[in-house]
Amino acid sequence: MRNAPRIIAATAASFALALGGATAAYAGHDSNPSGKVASYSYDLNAVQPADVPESRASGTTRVKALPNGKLQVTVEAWGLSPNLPHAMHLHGVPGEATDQACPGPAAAGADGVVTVLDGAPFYGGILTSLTSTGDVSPASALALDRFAMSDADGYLYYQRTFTDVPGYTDAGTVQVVVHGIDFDRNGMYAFNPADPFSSRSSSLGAGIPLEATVPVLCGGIAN
Ligand SMILES: [Ca+2]
Ligand SMILES: [Ca+2]
Ligand SMILES: [Cu+2]
Repeated sequence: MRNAPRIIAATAASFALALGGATAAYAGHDSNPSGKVASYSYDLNAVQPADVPESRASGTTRVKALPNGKLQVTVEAWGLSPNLPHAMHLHGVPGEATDQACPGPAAAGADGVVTVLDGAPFYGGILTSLTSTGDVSPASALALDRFAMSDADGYLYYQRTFTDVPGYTDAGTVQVVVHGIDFDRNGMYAFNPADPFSSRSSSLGAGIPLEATVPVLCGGIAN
């Protein structure tokens, strides 16, 4: 499995290209007339149809705008594919506040899986990569060596305070999306021709396993 992140990282640029367009920087953020800390907590809900294997996760997230202009993002999730990094992003539409939402199972379409691109009309492009270290731009969308890992029980905890959040306007217009499902439970994101789900490619590129990019959890204030 150690090889997988390297291979996938090489494709991060195309991932960002496919979903990005969210690179324009702008200074707007949640304005709170009281000057108090604005904190938003919401549930993360399973994105996939119930018959997609290993997709029954749940979670919570908190987006807290600190008085110093920093933004603290917390993600806690249960039931994820264990012992694997999970790409996570703030998704949304940069610019004017736009209510986006999370895709439901109906967004899966004929192939029975909600892919990244199936979800994009709902949650928009990537504003911020919720990496644990280093770059947080859309270019790090699939930098799996820098995302939080689930433990052996599929539990994941993530918290990071951002000094500069590209594309962020306010917590009411972003979706937190967590990616990655080990459909065949072999402990890695990889192609497995023998498995009906793990054999598939990501909607972002034929060389990327669907397992690595498929959305598993989504949540936001707008929904
Ligand atoms: Ca689909
Ligand atoms: Ca797998
Ligand atoms: Cu994402």
